[in-house]
Amino acid sequence: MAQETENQNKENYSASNIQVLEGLEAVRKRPAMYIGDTSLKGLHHLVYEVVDNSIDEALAGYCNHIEVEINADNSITVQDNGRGIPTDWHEKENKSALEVVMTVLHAGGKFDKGSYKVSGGLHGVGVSCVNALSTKMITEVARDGKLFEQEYHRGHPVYAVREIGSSDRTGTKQTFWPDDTIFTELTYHYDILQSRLRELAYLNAGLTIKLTDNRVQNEDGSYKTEIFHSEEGLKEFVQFIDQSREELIPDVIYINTEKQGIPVEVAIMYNTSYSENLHSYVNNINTIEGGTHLAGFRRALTRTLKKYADDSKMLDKVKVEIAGDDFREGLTAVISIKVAEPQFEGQTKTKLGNKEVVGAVDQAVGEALKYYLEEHPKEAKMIVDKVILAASARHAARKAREMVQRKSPMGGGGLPGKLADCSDKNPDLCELFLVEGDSAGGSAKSGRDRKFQAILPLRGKILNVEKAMYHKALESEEIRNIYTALGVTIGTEEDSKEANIDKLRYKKIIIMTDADVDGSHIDTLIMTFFFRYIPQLIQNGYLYIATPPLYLCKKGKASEYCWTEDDKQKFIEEYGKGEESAIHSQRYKGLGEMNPEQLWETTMNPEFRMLKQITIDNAAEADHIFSMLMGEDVAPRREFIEENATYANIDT
Ligand code: 0RA
Repeated sequence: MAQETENQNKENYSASNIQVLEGLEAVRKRPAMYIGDTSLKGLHHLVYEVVDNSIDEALAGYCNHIEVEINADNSITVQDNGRGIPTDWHEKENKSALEVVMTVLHAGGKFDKGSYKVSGGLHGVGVSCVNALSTKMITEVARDGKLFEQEYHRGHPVYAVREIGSSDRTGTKQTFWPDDTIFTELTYHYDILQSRLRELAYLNAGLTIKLTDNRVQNEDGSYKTEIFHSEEGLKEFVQFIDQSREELIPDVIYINTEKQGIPVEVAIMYNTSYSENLHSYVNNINTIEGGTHLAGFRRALTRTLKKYADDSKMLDKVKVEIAGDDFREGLTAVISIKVAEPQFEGQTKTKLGNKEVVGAVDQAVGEALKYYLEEHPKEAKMIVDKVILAASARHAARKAREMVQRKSPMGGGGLPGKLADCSDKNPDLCELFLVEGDSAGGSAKSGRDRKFQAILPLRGKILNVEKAMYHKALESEEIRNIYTALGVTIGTEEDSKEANIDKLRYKKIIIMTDADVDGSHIDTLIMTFFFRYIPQLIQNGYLYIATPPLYLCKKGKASEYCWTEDDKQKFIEEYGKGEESAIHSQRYKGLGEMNPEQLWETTMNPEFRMLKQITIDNAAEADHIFSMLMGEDVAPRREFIEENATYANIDT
């Protein structure tokens, strides 16, 4: 009998091992399928994948503390005070449960019957993927009074789970070294992890997350560290996002409830701005494409406010029709729900499809908002007044647009006169350069490849849309030139401000400004416009910033463009040997200082140029930063610029 069991075990063992090897091989062969990509994003995704396991443990009610460390060698340690991954023998797989979790694809939550897994990175692939994509990983588990350990190389266990000591606590500690043969980037960015961990702390009230950077030492010898913790969850999150905006009413309308078995948490603030800022999450994942939870929220907001305004007769004297968008001008809200089996749809798989969610969110928000309005008549009036103002402004804007269109024989569809268009008409191949100033615009027009590169010169600083009313922004000449050149329409649908990019004429939009502080400011103004009015273009990866060189260094026959101070220093070291006299270098402060050929070869020629693609890693954080950079408060802006400045040290 004993013999038989052992044989059986042996068979099972080899069978399950083959499975494991195939699983790990699949991940290593097509890493992008599992973690999105193998550059910076994928590298950081590894951390989220590991942290998500600890968050699950927190959601199950067994963990309230998570520590993330970026180590000096760019490995990562994630530690929690949960129950610890089980280490007992897994009969079916014939190995320790810990080894199963660490080496079998999608094995993560299998033992945890009863509680459902709600968190999970966008890809939700489990910790075994991280293991497969790490040259080395070490897991330590404290449970049952003991300390266990196992080490893996590229996902393969180096030894069986072993007991290495005793412990009076419980928890899991994971350290991994991302594989340099898989990832094209290996350096962790503190601020990327910081914004996601901060977000997670707001989304999971009561949880403490500590981030430490062991690469950066303070004066007293300690390491750079930050603690994220929120007692009031979304209530504090929405205040954080709106920090730089002027509030319309000081209250946060806060809802934390459960409807039809779906936990719903919502926080709403009204500010005096004209933009709508909705941030929605499902199982801690930012659903940037929205979905059924957002539909439920909008429906409840419109219905409840409209009914309140009707009942209180505030709309009696209002002549204009009120549309859905009018209820959301100056609104900032965060919606976070938990769904057991989420269906994610859409281009980036961040649109919730579950139909049952509409009613749950609608009911939760409707009830709470109705109650708030009844209890706060003064605030309710301020909100409704703002809605009426928004409707009137929208109405005025439409009239103005109709006037313009009637005047123009082309039906308003013509291209801006300043645009130097390209000859090709295929948007996939075409590029539009938004260029600072007419003189640089002239150089760009002469230097470009006119087959696929179009130039639109912009007059210095465009309007700050963060401070402008919606229709004012769309009427500003420079901004109108941008969206008409692109072939994008904004807000022409009766009930919506959404942009339509179906007729987009260029799939690369390149902001090209001077390499100085003013140029950066213009970059920010243009990015703000895109972020607020046509975010789809950023989400689709169409928006870029050109990087003109800072210097042209010359010595004898040698000449080299330099993009950084380091490059310039290197040139000086290489060509300046043994010379006392200064070596010639020209600081390019403006694009206009380069002739067309120079501009082409350094900044516009696809073979040699370097473009920075604009992405939104974290929409709530981007919202917070844009409103801070473009808002009224000077102090936080100065602080941010001092911390992130590129040109400050060169030009002052
Ligand atoms: C499965 C079952 C149990 C805990 C965990 C997984 C668990 C996994 C991770 C990953 C990181 N931290 C974690 N903490 C716990 C529950 C086992 C039990 O009943 O004690």
